[in-house]
Amino acid sequence: MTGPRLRLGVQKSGRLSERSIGLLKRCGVGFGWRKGHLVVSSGDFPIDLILVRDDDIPEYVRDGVCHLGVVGLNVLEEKVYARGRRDSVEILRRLGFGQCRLSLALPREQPFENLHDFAGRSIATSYPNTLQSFMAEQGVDVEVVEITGSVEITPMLGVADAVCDLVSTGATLRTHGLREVATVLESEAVLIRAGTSWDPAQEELSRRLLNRLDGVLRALRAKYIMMNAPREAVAAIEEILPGLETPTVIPLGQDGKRVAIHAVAPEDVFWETMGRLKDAGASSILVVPIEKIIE
Ligand code: PRT
Ligand code: ZN
Repeated sequence: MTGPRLRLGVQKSGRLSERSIGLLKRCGVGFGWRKGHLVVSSGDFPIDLILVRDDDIPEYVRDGVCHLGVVGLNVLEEKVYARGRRDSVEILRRLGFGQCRLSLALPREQPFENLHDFAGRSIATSYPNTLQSFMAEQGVDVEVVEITGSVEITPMLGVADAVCDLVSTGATLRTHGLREVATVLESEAVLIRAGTSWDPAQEELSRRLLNRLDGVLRALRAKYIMMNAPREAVAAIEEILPGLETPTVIPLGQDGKRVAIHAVAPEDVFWETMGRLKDAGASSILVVPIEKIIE
């Protein structure tokens, strides 16, 4: 394909790679075989993927090497924002995967009351800028020990008193005798772009991609819900369903005493809501995923 193209930085191989490429695929942007390649082009949409380490993505986007990037908010914070360059990279969308948190943890047996307990202590982390600026905001003076990997073993080795590391289930911390005591940052994968503008053709491509992405993200959050109920229960059911547009009500059988109710729920439908629907008279409740929503 000739004409303008967008360069999108994505993690080459790691926790965000598959989900990033999967999300693009849902947007109708597919990529062929890519093993070992650092640049791959889509035949569906004028986009080239630049496959790199996640740590390089924020700076590539900031410097215009890539137009867009998918990266953990934790990495963006560390590489750009905590260095005081908040204007240089803009977050376009939160992508709803790669959720984790950057947390402070102490050896299990140590008491903890508040962040001032860390005063004068050493904390090992791969996120020195983020930790430093967080602690400065809290008015707590700490010694930051920068470690590139296996941060969780540092208290055991006597390298540091505490750690500041990424956590998802908490199993890694527990295995190493550590207790999570405070959250520094809640993170998930985000789509980013540089704070500067591009040429109009590239802006237009980006706008088209974001339109598709919004449809996909909305669909991923939403559910299609179907149920049967007595006609007189419809009003109560409408009350229970979360943030709903008017549902479709279809009479069942000849007398119309029972109806089928179909609706799009903008957020996931939880077990508790299902229970309340049942109590209101609904039966045969089906909740199904939605592929795309275009408004
Ligand atoms: O090679 P490259 O530099 O690209 O990859 P990487 O090794 O730096 O990153 P990778 O692939 O491990 O993670 C990429 C991104 O995934 C991170 O920047 C986060 O945004 C996100 N993410 C989500 C996580 C986790 N969950 C996670 N649990 N990144 C790392 N972890 C690690 C954490 O460091 C700790 O060692 O998992 C362990 C904790 O997990 P639990 O479940 O035991 O708490
Ligand atoms: Zn990395």
